[in-house]
Amino acid sequence: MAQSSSRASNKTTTVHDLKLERGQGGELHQTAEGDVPVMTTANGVPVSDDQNTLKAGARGPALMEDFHFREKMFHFDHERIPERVVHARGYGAHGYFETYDSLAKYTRADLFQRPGEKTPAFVRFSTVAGSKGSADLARDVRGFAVKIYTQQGNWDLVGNNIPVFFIQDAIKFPDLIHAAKPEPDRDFPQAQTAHDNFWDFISLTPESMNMIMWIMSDRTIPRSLRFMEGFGVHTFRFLNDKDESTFVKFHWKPKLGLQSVVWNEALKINGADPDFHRRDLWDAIQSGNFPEWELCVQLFDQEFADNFDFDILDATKIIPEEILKPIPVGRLVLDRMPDNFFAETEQVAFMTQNVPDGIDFTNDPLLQGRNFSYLDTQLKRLGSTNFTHLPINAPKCPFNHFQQDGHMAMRNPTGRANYQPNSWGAGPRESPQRGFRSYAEPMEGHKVRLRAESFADHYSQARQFFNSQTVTEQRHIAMALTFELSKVETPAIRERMLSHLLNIDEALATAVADKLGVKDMPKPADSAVPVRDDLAASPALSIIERGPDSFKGRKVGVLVSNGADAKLLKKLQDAIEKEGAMMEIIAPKVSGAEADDGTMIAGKHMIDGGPSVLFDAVALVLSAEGAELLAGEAAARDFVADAFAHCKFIAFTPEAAPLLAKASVEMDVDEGMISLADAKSIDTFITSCRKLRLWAREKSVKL
Ligand code: HDE
Repeated sequence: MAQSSSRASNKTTTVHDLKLERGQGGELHQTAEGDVPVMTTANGVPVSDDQNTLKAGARGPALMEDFHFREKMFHFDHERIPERVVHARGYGAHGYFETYDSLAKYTRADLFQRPGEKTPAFVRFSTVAGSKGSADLARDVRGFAVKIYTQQGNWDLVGNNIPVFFIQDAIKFPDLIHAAKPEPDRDFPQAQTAHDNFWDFISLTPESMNMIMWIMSDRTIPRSLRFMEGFGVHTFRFLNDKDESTFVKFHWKPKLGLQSVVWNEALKINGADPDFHRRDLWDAIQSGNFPEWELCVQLFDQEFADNFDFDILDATKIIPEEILKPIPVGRLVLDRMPDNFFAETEQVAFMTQNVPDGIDFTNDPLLQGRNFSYLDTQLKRLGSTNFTHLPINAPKCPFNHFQQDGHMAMRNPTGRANYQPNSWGAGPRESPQRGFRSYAEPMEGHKVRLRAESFADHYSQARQFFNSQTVTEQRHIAMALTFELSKVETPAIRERMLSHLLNIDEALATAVADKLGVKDMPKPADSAVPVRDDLAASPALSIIERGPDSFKGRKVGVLVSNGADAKLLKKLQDAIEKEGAMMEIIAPKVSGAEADDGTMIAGKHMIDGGPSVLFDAVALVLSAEGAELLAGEAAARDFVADAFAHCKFIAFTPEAAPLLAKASVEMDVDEGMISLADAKSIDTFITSCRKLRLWAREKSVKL
């Protein structure tokens, strides 16, 4: 519909290919010509003016009669739904799961029957404690929730990037989360566990100690959502056609390998780009670099369970990979971002109880509690029992039932019969042959509120985890604990934590106590059972030990100046891209810089907006004059000093010397400093980058 053509003074202007015209008050209107559809009300009535409310006279009061204004404002006022009570901040993507081989021997689950079959999937990654708008690099567990739309119903594997949990019984979950979230009287700190309430609860909950080792490790500050593992955490069951049960634990392994940042870097990333993880996933998928994970399963029988060191129903324990090898059974590829964040990522409802026939629960008391919570929470958040009608939640296989009505019912049973049995011959009917069959586990017991004695060892696996880390990673754990406990104001809580650490590793406890300035070490905490020393270290638990030895999917930040060597830059870019990595240019000016051959180098970031914490490695391609100028800029000096302190590989043209000197970085101090003086140096830089970080430098920079 044409905009008020009767307006005398209208002048049509073209801005970025939009047809715009000016209204009487100078405001811009977009016309509905060409491909632009006509705006309508929600009721379908075309709108003539979306810039001005209906008034009694140009300067008069607004009229109640303005249904377009009232509807627009009413809808806006109600745009927010409650954020998730946990995992509020998340980011999702579509993709598919591809089955490698038939798993029919173990499970009748339809998606595992046919090799090569692809099943659509949606994944939502999240942090746990922070609100929806909190920063991505909070030290926190990451949610890794996968919905696979199988032909026999949706399977939700609602996992985390850490294979154990804080508590053993779901009844403690509200307490855990209350303690972790901002303290209720002051409503801070946001998205942080570094406060009294959290450590008070933890220090009174020894079952959390294994998880504490994991969350104080670099696992909770991943470099990218693409570089982290996922775990189903609980023990589940596979059931085959003969109703035989096999226990199963699920693991997602990233094809690009594991990688984390360091804490000082995380703090700075949160300021420089609070959306760091989102942007990374968005950029990767939009540029066709689809992230991929392998689904691996640890399969075991009752005999293994009976002989294993710990109770397989206890979600605070793992089964080390060296004891039971995870077998790859398929891959998950994320290849499409949602069209709309709210419709898909926000409204997606994951539920642990969404399992297809052939996958079943065990009696893990955490899992049993989750099976109630995830249904309940959707009603609060999405506001109607009909949340399964939303396209992101609806199965992609045929579904038929007699559930009806309720708020926002978008499809209801048709015909006369909405009950069973009926004499109209109308379906649907249940199918004992094809329907979901639970494992007929024999049950017997007294009705009691008890924790099994087999759940009593809270320290042995925490010790095993710590012992399985490299020295660098152990140092990071000590520093993380020190940081967190330094924010705890109550000395008794700090000391209680030290008493637990003593049961895990004495040197760790001493290092933390020393940094905290605690002189009188408390006694070790009481342990219900002796802490074991005989659990073999599991190298699979270390991130550094299992580096990808590839720089694929990583990013190099190249700082350039006027007069930069254009040929060198091109060679560097080719080498980076050949490695499957990306290059971004940081320049002193937004427009970029003029190279030595007169061409313009387009900048992605201005130096203030592109600090080195956003990159995995950096290069300084500078002219002598450019380096002199940048040496006078604090942001440029920080760029170099931070890259060095964060143990990154730094390539530089010899002309960059003045900047390096001002940043107090010696050009030949270690093998991580790579001069781009000769032809082979680019290769050396790329090969070095495959190690991701030069951890040996850490001792000297005292991270
Ligand atoms: Fe959750 N958890 N959780 N959780 N959880 C939720 O469900 C809960 C637990 C996990 O991206 C909530 O839809 C209880 C373990 C992820 O939408 C809620 C217990 C693991 C997500 C809930 C746990 C998880 C949630 C909040 C202890 C790893 C985000 C919003 C018994 C295996 C899913 C929602 C998404 C979300 C309850 C413990 C993972 C309240 C009661 C263990 C990845 O239902």
